[in-house]
Amino acid sequence: MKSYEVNFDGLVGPTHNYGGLSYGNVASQSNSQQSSNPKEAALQGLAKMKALMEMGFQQGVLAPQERPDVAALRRLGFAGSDAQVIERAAKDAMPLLVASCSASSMWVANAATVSPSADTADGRVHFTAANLNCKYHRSIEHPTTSRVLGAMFADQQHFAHHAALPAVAQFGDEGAANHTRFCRDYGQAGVEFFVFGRSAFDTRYPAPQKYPARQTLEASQAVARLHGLSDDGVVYAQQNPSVIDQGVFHNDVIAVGNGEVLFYHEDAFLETDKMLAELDAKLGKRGGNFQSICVPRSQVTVEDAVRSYLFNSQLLSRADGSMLLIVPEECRGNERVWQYLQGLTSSGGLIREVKVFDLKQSMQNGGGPACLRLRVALNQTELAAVNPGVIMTAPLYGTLTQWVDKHYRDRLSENDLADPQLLLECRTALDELTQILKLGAVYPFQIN
Ligand code: SUG
Repeated sequence: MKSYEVNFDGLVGPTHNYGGLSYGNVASQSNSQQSSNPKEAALQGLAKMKALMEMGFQQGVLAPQERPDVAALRRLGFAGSDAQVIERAAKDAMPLLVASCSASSMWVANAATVSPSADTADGRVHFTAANLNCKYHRSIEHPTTSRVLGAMFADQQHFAHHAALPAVAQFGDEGAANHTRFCRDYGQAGVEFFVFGRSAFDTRYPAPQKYPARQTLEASQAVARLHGLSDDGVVYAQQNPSVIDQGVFHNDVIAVGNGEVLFYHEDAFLETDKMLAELDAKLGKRGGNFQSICVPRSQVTVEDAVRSYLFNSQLLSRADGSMLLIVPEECRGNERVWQYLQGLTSSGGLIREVKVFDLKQSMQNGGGPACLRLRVALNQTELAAVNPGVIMTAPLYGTLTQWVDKHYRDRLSENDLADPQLLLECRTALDELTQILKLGAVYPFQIN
């Protein structure tokens, strides 16, 4: 049976703004307080989805969340009508209002970890929503994420959903941003590669000195257990703590993999040779031929990688077996990175083409092409069981661009977040969206 990697991209929500909320994420910190353009952000994301669909890739869409999250503000003690909750938070605790308005759910690489049915003990596709508990504004995503994923992948015969791990730092889990799957074919058993930043319980593992390591080894192990993965099909590796301290807050900022290929920076991991040997041996046992492409620091520094998001690219397999790299415009703007990419595609290796996308609105918060997508490997039967409302088509693209044009503002600054009108605008837009995507009631304002 034919199998596919389906990319579900996060649709940018109407409150997209630069809140400076992510300590350790250089772009989020340096663009804090700038005014944003939510309309442009959503259209940039939709343009990428459309382009991939037109290139023949399977493409889906993942809905944004209800923001401002009034229910979250109520849990923090703000009371009264919805408008009063927002007014009071704006007056007494602006940082909490900003956090409750973040459109950060757009970076769906952090929504969940997904294991395809070929890897799991019960032969179903498994999803574990990420608790994202390192940052308050992201920790409030998972309940709605679970409802949206449940509405997209509802068929229990094919799909199994796990709630987020316990919401404590020891089980810090950032989802697919720290998870890669290698395989010979999407439908065959593969090797799932979990990259962690620190261990919560074992002091032998070093930790970064400056910025937080968001993913723990224990969280990755719990996800592998929940998904019923076998030890033969799992490899754990530690991220180099010194790159976390240079702004690599997720592994997908310094490495990307697909099929049999890992594309990574020389400084990305600890004990790299051991890790590569294990990947090679385990994939070999599953009929695969593991290949790695190491980008040397002499050609691209970690700083270049963080600024350009070279590794936050989408590595896609084409029908002829060659690969295509989807990179953000910032890669073209960095001379060393661009030169490296020219050399890579002309060397006769596997990666033959680079396509550049303008995702500046998301990039300014530290979210590149790979952050914006959640990969779900599905066979034909499973793909047919996905809610068809979320699969990208030319008519759906047209409907969603019109929906964005109708509902989104083209300028948003911190003061605007305190405007109760914004809440009404967002709810009206999202109510319409759940009908467009045929999701049913998934948002707190629709349920309570
Ligand atoms: O979690 N930025 C996100 C970016 C996530 C990128 N995802 C991956 N690498 N997969 C984060 O740091 C910034 C929000 C703000 O500052 O307004 C933010 O949440």
